[in-house]
Amino acid sequence: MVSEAKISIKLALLGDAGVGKTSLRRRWMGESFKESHLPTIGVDFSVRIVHEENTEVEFQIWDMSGQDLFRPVRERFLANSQAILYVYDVTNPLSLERLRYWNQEARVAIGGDRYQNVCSLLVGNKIDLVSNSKETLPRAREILRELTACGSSEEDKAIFLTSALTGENVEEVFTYITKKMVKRILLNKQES
Ligand SMILES: Nc1nc2c(ncn2[C@@H]2O[C@H](COP(=O)(O)OP(=O)(O)OP(=O)(O)O)[C@@H](O)[C@H]2O)c(=O)[nH]1
Ligand SMILES: [Mg+2]
Repeated sequence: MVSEAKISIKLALLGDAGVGKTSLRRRWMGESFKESHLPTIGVDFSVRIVHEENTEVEFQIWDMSGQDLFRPVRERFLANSQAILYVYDVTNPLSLERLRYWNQEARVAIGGDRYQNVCSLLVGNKIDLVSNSKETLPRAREILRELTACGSSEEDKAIFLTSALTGENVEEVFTYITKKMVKRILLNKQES
Protein backbone atom coordinates (compact mmCIF):
# COMPACT_ATOMS: atom_id res chain seq x y z
CA MET A 1 0.00 0.00 0.00
CA VAL A 2 1.35 3.44 -0.93
CA SER A 3 1.33 5.72 2.10
CA GLU A 4 -0.07 9.22 1.77
CA ALA A 5 2.24 12.21 1.64
CA LYS A 6 1.59 14.70 4.42
CA ILE A 7 1.70 18.45 4.09
CA SER A 8 0.39 21.39 6.07
CA ILE A 9 -1.05 24.63 4.74
CA LYS A 10 -1.02 27.79 6.81
CA LEU A 11 -3.95 29.91 5.71
CA ALA A 12 -4.76 33.39 7.04
CA LEU A 13 -8.18 35.08 6.91
CA LEU A 14 -7.87 38.85 6.52
CA GLY A 15 -10.42 41.64 6.08
CA ASP A 16 -12.33 44.34 7.94
CA ALA A 17 -14.10 43.66 11.21
CA GLY A 18 -17.53 42.15 10.64
CA VAL A 19 -17.12 40.92 7.04
CA GLY A 20 -17.61 37.32 8.19
CA LYS A 21 -14.14 35.76 8.50
CA THR A 22 -14.96 33.83 11.65
CA SER A 23 -18.34 32.80 10.26
CA LEU A 24 -16.67 31.39 7.14
CA ARG A 25 -14.15 29.47 9.25
CA ARG A 26 -16.85 28.13 11.52
CA ARG A 27 -18.98 27.09 8.53
CA TRP A 28 -16.09 25.19 6.95
CA MET A 29 -15.33 23.54 10.29
CA GLY A 30 -18.95 22.34 10.48
CA GLU A 31 -19.81 24.61 13.39
CA SER A 32 -23.06 26.52 13.81
CA PHE A 33 -23.70 30.01 12.38
CA LYS A 34 -23.85 32.81 14.93
CA GLU A 35 -26.22 35.73 14.25
CA SER A 36 -24.38 38.12 16.54
CA HIS A 37 -20.97 39.61 15.88
CA LEU A 38 -18.53 38.37 18.51
CA PRO A 39 -15.35 40.16 17.45
CA THR A 40 -12.27 37.96 17.28
CA ILE A 41 -9.77 38.94 19.95
CA GLY A 42 -6.37 38.86 18.28
CA VAL A 43 -6.37 35.57 16.38
CA ASP A 44 -8.51 32.41 16.39
CA PHE A 45 -7.15 29.08 15.20
CA SER A 46 -8.66 25.92 13.69
CA VAL A 47 -7.24 22.79 12.11
CA ARG A 48 -8.98 20.52 9.61
CA ILE A 49 -7.51 17.54 7.80
CA VAL A 50 -8.47 17.01 4.16
CA HIS A 51 -7.26 14.57 1.51
CA GLU A 52 -6.21 15.51 -2.00
CA GLU A 53 -4.19 13.61 -4.63
CA ASN A 54 -3.00 10.93 -2.23
CA THR A 55 -1.88 13.66 0.14
CA GLU A 56 -3.04 14.34 3.68
CA VAL A 57 -3.38 18.07 4.10
CA GLU A 58 -3.39 19.63 7.54
CA PHE A 59 -5.18 22.93 7.05
CA GLN A 60 -4.19 25.44 9.73
CA ILE A 61 -6.55 28.41 9.65
CA TRP A 62 -5.46 31.63 11.31
CA ASP A 63 -8.58 33.74 11.66
CA MET A 64 -7.44 37.31 12.28
CA SER A 65 -9.26 40.12 14.04
CA GLY A 66 -10.19 42.98 11.72
CA GLN A 67 -9.56 45.60 14.40
CA ASP A 68 -6.60 47.98 14.09
CA LEU A 69 -5.49 47.43 17.64
CA PHE A 70 -4.55 43.81 16.97
CA ARG A 71 -2.12 44.60 14.18
CA PRO A 72 0.98 43.51 16.15
CA VAL A 73 -0.64 40.17 16.98
CA ARG A 74 -1.69 39.63 13.36
CA GLU A 75 1.81 40.39 12.10
CA ARG A 76 3.30 37.65 14.23
CA PHE A 77 0.90 35.03 12.95
CA LEU A 78 0.87 36.30 9.36
CA ALA A 79 4.61 35.92 8.98
CA ASN A 80 4.45 32.21 8.06
CA SER A 81 1.28 32.27 5.96
CA GLN A 82 1.31 30.38 2.67
CA ALA A 83 -2.19 31.35 1.58
CA ILE A 84 -4.48 34.28 2.35
CA LEU A 85 -8.22 34.66 1.98
CA TYR A 86 -8.94 38.37 1.64
CA VAL A 87 -12.58 38.66 2.73
CA TYR A 88 -14.97 41.51 1.94
CA ASP A 89 -18.68 42.01 2.57
CA VAL A 90 -20.67 42.39 -0.69
CA THR A 91 -23.06 44.81 1.06
CA ASN A 92 -20.14 47.07 2.07
CA PRO A 93 -18.10 48.46 -0.88
CA LEU A 94 -15.59 50.05 1.49
CA SER A 95 -14.65 46.63 2.82
CA LEU A 96 -13.62 45.69 -0.73
CA GLU A 97 -11.47 48.82 -1.15
CA ARG A 98 -9.89 48.15 2.22
CA LEU A 99 -8.43 44.87 0.93
CA ARG A 100 -5.63 47.00 -0.52
CA TYR A 101 -4.76 47.99 3.04
CA TRP A 102 -4.92 44.37 4.19
CA ASN A 103 -2.64 43.41 1.33
CA GLN A 104 -0.08 45.99 2.46
CA GLU A 105 -0.22 44.68 6.01
CA ALA A 106 0.36 41.12 4.77
CA ARG A 107 3.24 42.14 2.48
CA VAL A 108 5.00 43.91 5.35
CA ALA A 109 4.46 41.03 7.78
CA ILE A 110 5.51 38.29 5.33
CA GLY A 111 8.24 40.23 3.51
CA GLY A 112 8.17 41.30 -0.14
CA ASP A 113 10.12 38.37 -1.62
CA ARG A 114 8.29 35.68 0.29
CA TYR A 115 4.94 37.32 -0.42
CA GLN A 116 5.45 36.51 -4.12
CA ASN A 117 4.84 32.85 -3.24
CA VAL A 118 1.69 33.42 -1.21
CA CYS A 119 -1.52 32.18 -2.78
CA SER A 120 -4.20 34.87 -2.47
CA LEU A 121 -7.94 34.60 -2.98
CA LEU A 122 -10.68 37.19 -2.76
CA VAL A 123 -13.92 36.21 -1.05
CA GLY A 124 -17.04 38.39 -1.28
CA ASN A 125 -19.20 37.20 1.63
CA LYS A 126 -22.87 37.70 2.68
CA ILE A 127 -24.33 37.11 -0.78
CA ASP A 128 -27.58 36.00 0.87
CA LEU A 129 -28.25 39.67 1.67
CA VAL A 130 -28.22 40.98 -1.93
CA SER A 131 -29.66 39.94 -5.27
CA ASN A 132 -26.74 41.40 -7.27
CA SER A 133 -23.52 40.29 -5.59
CA LYS A 134 -21.86 39.92 -9.03
CA GLU A 135 -21.89 43.71 -9.36
CA THR A 136 -18.85 43.79 -7.07
CA LEU A 137 -16.84 41.53 -9.40
CA PRO A 138 -15.32 44.12 -11.81
CA ARG A 139 -13.82 46.07 -8.91
CA ALA A 140 -12.81 42.86 -7.14
CA ARG A 141 -10.90 41.81 -10.28
CA GLU A 142 -9.04 45.13 -10.35
CA ILE A 143 -8.06 44.76 -6.73
CA LEU A 144 -7.03 41.14 -7.16
CA ARG A 145 -4.63 42.21 -9.92
CA GLU A 146 -2.67 44.15 -7.30
CA LEU A 147 -2.43 41.06 -5.12
CA THR A 148 -0.58 37.88 -6.03
CA ALA A 149 -3.20 35.49 -7.31
CA CYS A 150 -2.86 31.70 -7.47
CA GLY A 151 -1.70 31.82 -11.09
CA SER A 152 -2.32 35.18 -12.71
CA SER A 153 -4.13 33.75 -15.73
CA GLU A 154 -6.84 32.39 -13.45
CA GLU A 155 -7.91 35.61 -11.82
CA ASP A 156 -11.61 34.95 -12.24
CA LYS A 157 -11.36 31.66 -10.44
CA ALA A 158 -9.54 33.32 -7.56
CA ILE A 159 -12.64 35.35 -6.60
CA PHE A 160 -15.45 33.57 -4.79
CA LEU A 161 -18.85 34.89 -3.72
CA THR A 162 -20.01 33.17 -0.56
CA SER A 163 -22.55 33.07 2.22
CA ALA A 164 -21.42 31.82 5.60
CA LEU A 165 -25.11 31.87 6.54
CA THR A 166 -26.38 29.47 3.86
CA GLY A 167 -23.00 27.81 3.18
CA GLU A 168 -23.13 28.69 -0.51
CA ASN A 169 -19.67 28.33 -2.13
CA VAL A 170 -17.82 27.99 1.19
CA GLU A 171 -16.64 24.43 0.52
CA GLU A 172 -15.60 25.51 -3.00
CA VAL A 173 -13.23 28.17 -1.63
CA PHE A 174 -11.34 25.69 0.52
CA THR A 175 -11.38 22.95 -2.13
CA TYR A 176 -9.90 25.39 -4.65
CA ILE A 177 -7.13 26.49 -2.35
CA THR A 178 -6.35 22.90 -1.32
CA LYS A 179 -5.95 21.79 -4.94
CA LYS A 180 -3.79 24.80 -5.79
CA MET A 181 -1.53 24.43 -2.79
CA VAL A 182 -1.14 20.65 -3.06
CA LYS A 183 -0.19 20.96 -6.72
CA ARG A 184 2.31 23.68 -5.93
CA ILE A 185 3.89 21.96 -2.94
CA LEU A 186 4.19 18.61 -4.73
CA LEU A 187 5.72 20.33 -7.76
CA ASN A 188 8.26 22.11 -5.58
CA LYS A 189 9.13 18.81 -3.87
CA GLN A 190 9.73 17.15 -7.27
CA GLU A 191 11.98 20.00 -8.39
CA SER A 192 14.08 20.07 -5.24
N1 LIG B 1 -26.42 37.48 6.44
C1 LIG B 1 -25.16 37.10 6.67
N2 LIG B 1 -24.54 37.48 7.80
C2 LIG B 1 -23.25 37.08 7.98
C3 LIG B 1 -22.56 36.27 7.05
N3 LIG B 1 -21.32 36.04 7.53
C4 LIG B 1 -21.25 36.66 8.72
N4 LIG B 1 -22.40 37.29 8.99
C5 LIG B 1 -22.69 38.10 10.19
O1 LIG B 1 -21.76 39.18 10.20
C6 LIG B 1 -21.36 39.48 11.54
C7 LIG B 1 -19.86 39.43 11.66
O2 LIG B 1 -19.39 38.11 11.44
P1 LIG B 1 -17.98 37.58 11.96
O3 LIG B 1 -17.75 36.27 11.30
O4 LIG B 1 -17.89 37.62 13.42
O5 LIG B 1 -17.00 38.71 11.35
P2 LIG B 1 -15.41 38.79 11.41
O6 LIG B 1 -14.94 39.17 10.05
O7 LIG B 1 -14.84 37.55 11.98
O8 LIG B 1 -15.18 40.02 12.41
P3 LIG B 1 -13.92 40.34 13.38
O9 LIG B 1 -13.56 39.10 14.12
O10 LIG B 1 -14.38 41.44 14.29
O11 LIG B 1 -12.79 40.82 12.49
C8 LIG B 1 -22.10 38.47 12.44
O12 LIG B 1 -23.26 39.10 12.95
C9 LIG B 1 -22.48 37.34 11.50
O13 LIG B 1 -23.66 36.68 11.89
C10 LIG B 1 -23.25 35.87 5.86
O14 LIG B 1 -22.75 35.19 4.97
N5 LIG B 1 -24.55 36.33 5.73
MG1 LIG C 1 -13.75 37.17 13.63
